[in-house]
Amino acid sequence: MKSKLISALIISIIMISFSSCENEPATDLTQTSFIPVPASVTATGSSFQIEKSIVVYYEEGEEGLKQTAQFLSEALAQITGTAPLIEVVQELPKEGIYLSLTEDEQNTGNEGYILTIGKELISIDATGAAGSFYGIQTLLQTLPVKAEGDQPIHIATGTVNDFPEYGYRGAMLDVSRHFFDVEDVKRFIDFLATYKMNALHLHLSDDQGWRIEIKSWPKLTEIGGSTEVGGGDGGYYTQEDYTELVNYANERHIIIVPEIDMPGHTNAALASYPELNCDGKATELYTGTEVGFSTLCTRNETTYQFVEDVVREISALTPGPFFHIGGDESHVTAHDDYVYFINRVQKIVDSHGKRVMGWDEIANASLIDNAVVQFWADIKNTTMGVEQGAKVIMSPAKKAYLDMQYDSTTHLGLHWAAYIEVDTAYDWNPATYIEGITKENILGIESPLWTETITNMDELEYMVFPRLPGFAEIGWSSPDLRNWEGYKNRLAQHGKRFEAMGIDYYKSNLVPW
Ligand code: NGO
Repeated sequence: MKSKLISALIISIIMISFSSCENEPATDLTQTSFIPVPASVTATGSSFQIEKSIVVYYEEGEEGLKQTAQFLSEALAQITGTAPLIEVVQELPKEGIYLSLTEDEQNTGNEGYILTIGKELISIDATGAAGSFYGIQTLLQTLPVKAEGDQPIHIATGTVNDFPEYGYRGAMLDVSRHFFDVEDVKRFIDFLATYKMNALHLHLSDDQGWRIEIKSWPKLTEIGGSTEVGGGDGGYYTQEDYTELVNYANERHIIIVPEIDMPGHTNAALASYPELNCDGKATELYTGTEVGFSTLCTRNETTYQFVEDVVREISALTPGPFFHIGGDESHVTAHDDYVYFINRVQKIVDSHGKRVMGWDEIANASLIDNAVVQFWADIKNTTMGVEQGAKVIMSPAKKAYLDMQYDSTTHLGLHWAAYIEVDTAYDWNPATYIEGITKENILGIESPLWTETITNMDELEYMVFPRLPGFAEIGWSSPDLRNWEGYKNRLAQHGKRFEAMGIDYYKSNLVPW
């Protein structure tokens, strides 16, 4: 008798939990696993049902929101199978999804937004089109990745009031050591967009490959683009390809930061044009992975004509404010020559209307106003930069390098800086990482993916996921709201999102997937 009772009890518990999974609409918005964690989330205890007939409205006169509305409609179509209609309205509609712009009353910059989910109406009120786009990313995280048949989709009601901690939230892709084509880079851009990142730094040249067409120096790609690490075919972006990437990124509120690494890391250019070498002889193409052996001839005027042409052509194609000049590991450039070179090249960048950015070594030069130093290894250099008034992008190799192995058993990646498990990657604060360098000095964070060992998208995804969402959260969310224990549970919920995106990710056993 007793055992019958117990089994009846067990069966009813199982039935209750089944029914609550399948039919009970979600009502507590604070339970959603948002990444990055928003500034504030409040729940109002009911739910919104997404109908196939739902309409996306945007405020009349705010044409910048049209693209955002289209993006949302396409994203919803992926989930429900039906693309919502898009309509312009003068007044707040009674139901559906409504995108509008508002004054920046809370002083949160043009990336802030308020997402309000009511029982009939979802509204995203943002301080700029970028904020509206981020509101949409948040909304999408309240939805399943795919509707289950005809099951209605319910979203818990409430409000998300959100804005970023840092204005620069980037990732870098090294397309020089191994080339990644336009479609690959677009997919990488999609990853950034999903997590509210706004800068893609493309490492476009190095010893092993020159990857962007320069019309006035065509051999750079003809010769310098013809191979890669390991001796494969390499490749390069035509100027049209590059523009396609710029536009694709721009539609997702992401800027491209182009990098031409100099005066070191230049073998591909030195192999293409003999006149860039001090001895007037072209070098051999290089397909190994050593660093620090090449240099432009810094006391030769041809070099500055070359830099001028390259910076001019790329700047003209780049709407974003930055131009990255590399400057790292110029081990065979004499110190004085290095300083002389960086001093001149900064001015060339400035004359083309771009803000100069470089790896932390550039702080050895006399930095011009507005220069940005990207910290990767040397605290002394970075501090010198800050003392000269430069702003900092934080990319500590020990924390933020996406090419570092997760642990000693990971088959891809390097470990010269560290093994970086998912918790190590997440658990640090840019504003306290270097003594004396605080939030006011920092524009934001960037996680670089160097590709000496990364040859294709599967390998790329394995290194990038699941660390990238953590870097995105460091850039977006206040340190007061971040902690590993909470984060790892939210991250676990994103596993099925990665799977739905076809992402081949590293299933760290630190995360309860
Ligand atoms: C260093 C080096 C790169 C390597 C990378 C590998 C910087 C700024 N320069 O980082 O050339 O590819 O390490 O982790």
